[in-house]
Amino acid sequence: MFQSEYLNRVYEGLAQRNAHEPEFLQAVKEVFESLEPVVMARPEIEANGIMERIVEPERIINFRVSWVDDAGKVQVNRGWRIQFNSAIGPYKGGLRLHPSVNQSIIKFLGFEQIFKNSLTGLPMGGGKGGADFDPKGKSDNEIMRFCQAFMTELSKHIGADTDVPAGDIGTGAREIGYMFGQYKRLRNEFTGVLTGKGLSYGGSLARTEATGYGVCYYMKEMLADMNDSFEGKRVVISGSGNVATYACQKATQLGGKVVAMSDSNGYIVDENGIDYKVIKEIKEVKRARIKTYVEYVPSAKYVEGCRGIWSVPCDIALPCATQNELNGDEAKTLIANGVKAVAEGANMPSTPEAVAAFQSAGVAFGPAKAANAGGVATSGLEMSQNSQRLSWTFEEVDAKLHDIMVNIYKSCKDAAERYGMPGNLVAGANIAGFEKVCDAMIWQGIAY
Ligand code: NDP
Ligand code: 2IT
Repeated sequence: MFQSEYLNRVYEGLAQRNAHEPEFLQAVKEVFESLEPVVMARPEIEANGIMERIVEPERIINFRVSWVDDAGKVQVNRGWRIQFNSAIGPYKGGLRLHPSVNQSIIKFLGFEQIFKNSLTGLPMGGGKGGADFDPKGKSDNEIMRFCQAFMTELSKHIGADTDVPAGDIGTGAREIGYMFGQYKRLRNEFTGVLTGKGLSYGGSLARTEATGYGVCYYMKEMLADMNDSFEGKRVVISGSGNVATYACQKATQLGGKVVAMSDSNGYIVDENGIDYKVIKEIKEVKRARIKTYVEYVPSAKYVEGCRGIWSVPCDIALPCATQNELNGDEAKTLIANGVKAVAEGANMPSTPEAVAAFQSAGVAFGPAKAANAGGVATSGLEMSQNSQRLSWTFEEVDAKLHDIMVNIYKSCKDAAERYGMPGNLVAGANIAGFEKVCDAMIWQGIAY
């Protein structure tokens, strides 16, 4: 599978031990493919057992979450926190609440987070967590009781200098608030133990917007390298959650026209350009479905079935919903319809076949761990503000986020060139993210 005998041995052992974890193996395989030339050029990687260590989480915490619903019935969910790698800083990464959550999904997310966090240039290790809890249709009180039960166990394993969780699918400002409240009650400690907090209790300005803005800042750099810009471009964004909403706002501000967005039930097309404020109202205030967009904008149309969104012709595609939401055939449809550039807002939204299709067609492709790193980078800025007991202005945080995204783009481009793969941002992101973590692991010796 790989030219390197060492990588083959490590991957085969991993695949055998984790045969039931397809998403995790998918993420590892992509990283190994990119790292092949680095592993061949640097024998100290094998000598220090770096690859076999980096694919094993330092710690997996798996726990029961019991809570009582509004009808008085006891409910039980499975919770996880995976502390994957602390070589360059405290574990950092979001919490996903979605019925599809399982150990494979949390492990793939935690593994990706190691390299993403390294790319930000901030001192953060990789971690991820979540539960197979479905927030849809739950009352505010049910959400609160679930979050309190979840934090009751999680609080034993996290801390401002140990592990700092944040939001992800199904975990937004409301859930972070309930979790923070419970942590404080249990520990009698007001610390920056979570990020994505509300502005009145230690949150950072621009954290809500950061992932979506960051994806567009990264895309702006990709386009600039092709002597192009967002100006006048048709943009398709999948999803309509936190990442998609603010990607829509920023793409529009930069001169693009967002013509389609989706949720897991279907997608909307608005040829006049989607107004992110309507999406914000539907999703953040009403917590309703995207199909209600046509009640606000009657000239728009709604189509049942989320995957059809990739048949809407566009110049720029930003998948911002979930893993493996864009397959090889859908990539070919986008290419046939003239797509020029793709940046991933979600984690691993493109299947390996889709990535290969984009790359062989010469479509500029920005991988998730680079393009969506603005969210965790701004979480890092929230941690800095909490430590200083200061708050920066929106403009200060946004300017830092912008600089970080420009630097990430440069590091990816530079690493790809150093290893003879110019323009391959997938390889560049994996290599640049890996190098720092690898060096830190070697310097710190073999303890775990
Ligand atoms: P939200 O919960 O705010 O929104 C998720 C969106 O994706 C919703 O529109 C949801 O639709 C859709 N979606 C979720 N699961 C599926 C599915 N199985 N099939 C189709 N659509 C689905 O989450 P975020 O916006 O925070 O996260 C979106 C992606 O971005 C995730 O991959 C996440 O890991 C990644 N990410 C998030 C960051 C952040 O800061 N929040 C940072 C970096 C990456 P529906 O409402 O119908 O479920
Ligand atoms: O996937 C991600 O990078 C996130 N969900 C954000 C993590 C964070 O700690 O802000």
